[in-house]
Amino acid sequence: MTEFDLIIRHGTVATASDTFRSDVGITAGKVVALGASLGSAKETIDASGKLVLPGGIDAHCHLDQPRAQGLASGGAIMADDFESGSLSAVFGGTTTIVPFAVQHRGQSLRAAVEDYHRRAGGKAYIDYGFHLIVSDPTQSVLKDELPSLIAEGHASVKVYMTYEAMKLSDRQILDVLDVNQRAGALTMIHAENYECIAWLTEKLEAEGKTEPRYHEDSRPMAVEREATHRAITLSEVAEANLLIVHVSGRDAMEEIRRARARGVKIFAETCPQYLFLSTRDLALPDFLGAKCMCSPPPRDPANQAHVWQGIEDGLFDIFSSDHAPYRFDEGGKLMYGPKVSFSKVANGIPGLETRSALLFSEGVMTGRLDLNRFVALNSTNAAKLYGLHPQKGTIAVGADADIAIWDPQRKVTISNDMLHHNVDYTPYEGRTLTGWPVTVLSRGQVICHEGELLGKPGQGKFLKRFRAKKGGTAWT
Ligand code: DUC
Ligand code: ZN
Ligand code: ZN
Repeated sequence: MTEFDLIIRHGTVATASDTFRSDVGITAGKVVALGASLGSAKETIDASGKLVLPGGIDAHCHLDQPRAQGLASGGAIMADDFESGSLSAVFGGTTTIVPFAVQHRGQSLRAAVEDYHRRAGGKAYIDYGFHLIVSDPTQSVLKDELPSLIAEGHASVKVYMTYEAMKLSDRQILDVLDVNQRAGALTMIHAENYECIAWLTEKLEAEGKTEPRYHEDSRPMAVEREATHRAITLSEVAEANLLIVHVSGRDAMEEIRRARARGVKIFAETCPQYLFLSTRDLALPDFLGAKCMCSPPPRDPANQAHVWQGIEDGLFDIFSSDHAPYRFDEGGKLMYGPKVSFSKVANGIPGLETRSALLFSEGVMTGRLDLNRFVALNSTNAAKLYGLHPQKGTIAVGADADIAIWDPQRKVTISNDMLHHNVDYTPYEGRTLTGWPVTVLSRGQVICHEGELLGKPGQGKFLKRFRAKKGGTAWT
């Protein structure tokens, strides 16, 4: 009888479609057998009473992006690189990350990707890919660099409708959508109306309304609704698939529902901050609201309830952290001092390590979500959308053995001390969750177990990603 490298025994396995009692046999980093009483192995993990789930895929996180003005960061330093970011991810049950290789204006896209490989190389504990960000779609980017980089395994490209140094015009977005669609990449879009934000910011500042809570007033739901509608329209005109990232509330969700009702295949992402944070957090005294500033901003409790509804009813395809690691110090959020206008504070909050457990505790353990929908949101759908499935995102024979073993009853009170990122706070401090990943494997290697680190930086490999050409979409 075959001897496996490792067998995970007696656990309950869940994928995006099924839940079943099974051992998992692993050899050479792959799942090679599923079944009862699999035989012998060099090593065994007893998963009695535990859930054996595909490792999480965090397909929206920012790590070690170069500093620049006119971006979400406002020039602040990112506290996490590929080492600390991937370490934090893995302790939260995530086994694949997809951060962003950002093209700055005037820079070649290929040079940005090469620089990002240098930043990532030899550091990650888990596998990673790169989304591309196009901020300067010159003829050489559109005709040469973008198609060739997509062909080399970068199956997704983000564009922005806001931020001075990132925003593209509608015409430029059409160009990028068109190239992406033809070359086989999914376009992701940050949908907020730049001119409205700039106008509102100026007005609020002139009125002396500069505290962090005015961040939400400067980019209200209408600003996101308009941009979401326009982004969808552009995707229809270009006949190209589109994913709206970090959807924060009802109005943008309604645009997505309306588009889908007329047959447009729009994909949608939301993030923990739109379920767990609100305008109340932005209004915390003593500038503490800045810790919860991200864009789009957390909305009011009524919008939070709508986002939960979209998590439950299938509006959202993926659930990502949008981890943007700025410390609450002079290198990060307080770069321009503790009393400056909201418009000078870096946008972004940490969340790589807490993403999955927040959704598990408040989604699965409260009965809002079944386990299979959790797996889909946490892992499988991202793998499918971004060209990683079935290597990643499921537990099946032939898949990489990227597995998170969860104790569904474990009570964990989040404190920043227990997290592994380099950020000096978490917006979820003091929140008690039920359910936590206790053992995490990447390609069959145990990277962490019961809080102990067993992996090494540099074990993670770069993933070339290619999207399947078919999939029942309106345009493919
Ligand atoms: N908003 C962004 O646009 N990017 C990073 C984080 C954030 O809050
Ligand atoms: Zn964004
Ligand atoms: Zn982001």
